[in-house]
Amino acid sequence: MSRPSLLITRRLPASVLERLRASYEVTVNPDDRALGREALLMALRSFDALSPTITDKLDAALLLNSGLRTRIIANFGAGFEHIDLEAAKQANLVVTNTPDALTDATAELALLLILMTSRRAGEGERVLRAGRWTGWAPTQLLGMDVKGKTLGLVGFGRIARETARRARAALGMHIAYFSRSRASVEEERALGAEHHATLESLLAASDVVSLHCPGGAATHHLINATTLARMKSTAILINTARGSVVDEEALANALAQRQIAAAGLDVYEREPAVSPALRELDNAVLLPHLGSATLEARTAMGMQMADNLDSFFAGRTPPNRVA
Ligand code: 8YV
Repeated sequence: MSRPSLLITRRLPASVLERLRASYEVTVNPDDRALGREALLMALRSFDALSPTITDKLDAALLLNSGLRTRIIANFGAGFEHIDLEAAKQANLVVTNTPDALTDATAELALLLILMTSRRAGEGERVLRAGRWTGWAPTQLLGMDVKGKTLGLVGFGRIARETARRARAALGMHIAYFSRSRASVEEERALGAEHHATLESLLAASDVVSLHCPGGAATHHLINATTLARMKSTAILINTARGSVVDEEALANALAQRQIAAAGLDVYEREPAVSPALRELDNAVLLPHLGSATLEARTAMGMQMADNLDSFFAGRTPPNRVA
């Protein structure tokens, strides 16, 4: 029996490619740049399986074309709002993701942003590198202790809970959350997590607000001028989820006017573009979508993706099927 053909749209860790090459006719996009629409359509018409990432927009206009050969889209990544699931279902395409593999790495990054913002680390480094550091002073670059402060999580999935666990154990923070579905009493007790019935109530009570909800229409601009106005003037906003959750212009305004104290961002509305207003602000820590960027996480994501492909081509339901 001939091996299924697989197109991988971006370069992946060597051990992942090695495993996939043992079972599939693998083609890797040689440029390691986002594929254009034409190339994606060609891929859907020529390969049995496609492994895209967040940089590949697979919308209805692409997925509802005739003559598609692809039967499974095995996404490399947890978030899948770049794939139109309804259109995929209509086109009889199976879609999978990699939800477990990046939990630790992304939770670590959320903690990094909490500490970088609360201790003004980016600002301090810029002062030093620019040769503007004049020596130690008692009131220089004063930040905020996070011990005893409240971390408010928006969303309460895997990454939120792991962030909560670490923030509580390592940083001594109190945990609060708002989410569409409430966790069980046992789960809340295990994390000491206080549930808030509304986003507004969580925002008003939190010293650090960390976003962990999926992207997509339901969460678009959840954080906007109105909701930002509910936050404390000393509060910090962290986003390791999706850029679309935050109205970037409203956030830049709130930061410039010190309506909130700081923001730590890893994701943006129009990646790789970042609002010029944000880039000017010293109270914004800006990272280039590094959430899952560890060798361990990217390897585990690739292996989870390979497990999904293997199940599918063995005639089973892939473990991480989302459509
Ligand atoms: C991934 C992410 O690296 O998996 C996700 O949802 O946000 C990232 O950390 C990226 O999406 C790859 O597709």
